[in-house]
Amino acid sequence: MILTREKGRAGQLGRFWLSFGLLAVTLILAAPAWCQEEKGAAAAGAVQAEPAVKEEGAANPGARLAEQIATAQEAAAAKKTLLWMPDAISTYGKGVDDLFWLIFWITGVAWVIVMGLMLYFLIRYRHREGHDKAHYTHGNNKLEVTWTLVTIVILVFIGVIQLWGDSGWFNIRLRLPEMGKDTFPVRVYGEQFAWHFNYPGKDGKFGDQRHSYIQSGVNPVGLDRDGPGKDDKLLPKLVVPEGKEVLIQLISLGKYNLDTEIYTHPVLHSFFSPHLRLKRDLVPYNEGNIWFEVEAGKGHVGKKFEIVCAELCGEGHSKMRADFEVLDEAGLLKALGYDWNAQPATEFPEVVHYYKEEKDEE
Ligand SMILES: [Cu+2]
Repeated sequence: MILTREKGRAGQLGRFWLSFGLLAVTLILAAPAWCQEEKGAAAAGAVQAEPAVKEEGAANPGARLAEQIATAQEAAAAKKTLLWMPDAISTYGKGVDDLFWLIFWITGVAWVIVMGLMLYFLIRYRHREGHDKAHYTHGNNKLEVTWTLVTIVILVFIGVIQLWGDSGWFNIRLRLPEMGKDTFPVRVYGEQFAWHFNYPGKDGKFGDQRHSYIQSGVNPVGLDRDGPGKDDKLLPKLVVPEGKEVLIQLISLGKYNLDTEIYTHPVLHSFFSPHLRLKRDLVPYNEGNIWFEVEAGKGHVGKKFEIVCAELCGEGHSKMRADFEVLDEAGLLKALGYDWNAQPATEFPEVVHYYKEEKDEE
């Protein structure tokens, strides 16, 4: 008896330390995410500080560094962070955050009630000499039906309220902007492990893409440079205007080795921009469209954000990121080398999958 009790205690103690250890590990792993925003703001501050410092500080690198650090600290302090989430910059971002907080508070209140009751029962009905032994009970049907119904009502309510409105599912997922004037179209190719951003060029026409044209370093996505693709701009970063609807075609790109003529299938990636509150998978052989608009007049112009891959796609997955910049018209003209509004693109070309490509050539 005594032996069993001692063993039981040792087991309890073991479980306590195991839980404690797991909690500690979780907190350590989560720490970088909490600090991320400050780091981002600091980096932005440093980037902004650079031009001014460059002229005077070149002779004195120490002073330059001190000034950069001071500016970065100011930027971090000036920017109030909302827990682990960066500020939303898209027109529907605020609504997505509202939904997040609604779910957070509903589940938070439920968590506090459940944990509170559990703690109360643990203490109230703890083992004490001379008290009755605990006995098992089947439960209470009325209670179970009630809390199941309450949960269903809450879930349906959350589901229904997020369908309509500017930040609703229909608007974000199903309403795509029409191409033409005032819509900024980009074809986005994701491959293991890089992003390529294809802009139509001054003729307003996207070039065709063929895997058999892929030449690493020279023609990374395989654009047909003899057709309308001759003036296409291909950048490793996403540049967009503010206050305009940006329409993106997402394509998962396979690999083609020109020397061995070996084709490798595309894999699953996910286009994720935390600042836009936008995430969408790139499904091989199944291209999809997404859209967003960066809020105008909110000081986003000139800032650098980030696009990351949010789907484990291989060993280089963690390096699969790209810069994302919001630019004014002059900045876009400089980055693209043409005026995107002069001849707006009116359509995306048909996406030709590799096996169809082979058939066409035969
Ligand atoms: Cu990926």
